[in-house]
Amino acid sequence: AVRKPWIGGNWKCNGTRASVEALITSLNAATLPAPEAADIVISPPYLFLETVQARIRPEVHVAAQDCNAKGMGAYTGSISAEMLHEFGINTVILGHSERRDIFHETSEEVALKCKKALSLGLDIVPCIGEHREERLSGRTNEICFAQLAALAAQITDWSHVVVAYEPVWAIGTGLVATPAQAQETHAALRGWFREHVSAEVANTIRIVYGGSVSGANSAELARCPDVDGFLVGGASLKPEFAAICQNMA
Ligand code: G2H
Repeated sequence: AVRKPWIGGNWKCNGTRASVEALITSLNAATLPAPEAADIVISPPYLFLETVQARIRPEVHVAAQDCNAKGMGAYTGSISAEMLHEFGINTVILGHSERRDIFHETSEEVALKCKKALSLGLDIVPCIGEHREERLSGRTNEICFAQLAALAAQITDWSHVVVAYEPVWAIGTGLVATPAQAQETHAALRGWFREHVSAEVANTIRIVYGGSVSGANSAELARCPDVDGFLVGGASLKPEFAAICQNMA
């Protein structure tokens, strides 16, 4: 691969003490790509971050699923990037479509969260993607480019950014994008970076695919030249996650 593969497991709001324990045990025993061959990151809910960080094999990184744009203060219910930093959580997923759609986060708010997390030295994984009607009406690029432009208004250094392209119609639905659809959009996103940021960033930034990635479909998706990895949801809660990592590396 031109760029180092990146595979993330987004556990979303799932986990009991027992299931997290079982998942850690299974991942620690699994065959995974060597750390030189791929970056592997798992993202449990906040309450489990410290346990997972302490118990997971050291080559697997741990990410949070969100943080606020504000910092410490009177923000009931939220977690700051400063807290993640203090706990040694060096990566954060931001603007997942579930945050945008269910919790009404705008592209501008997501971009401010990205800026804040980057200012603390965190790596960020901003998520973008179109809804089903937008794809059907031929607006996929327009929607994704607008989401990237909102990010670019706040981000100048892209070296700590992995972009997750997650078509909303493919999330948790079993309706995975075909390799051709994924490749076409990933290439368009890279083209946007070439035009609006720089050739250097376009060539080096990792753009990963998310949306019903499985052990079965990951090998074919991994062969797309502009797909640099995956953000895996449902399948990251199963032993299958190790196979997905192997297919990508
Ligand atoms: C997309 C993805 C992980 P799933 O949300 O971010 O979830 O693989 O379950 O579609």
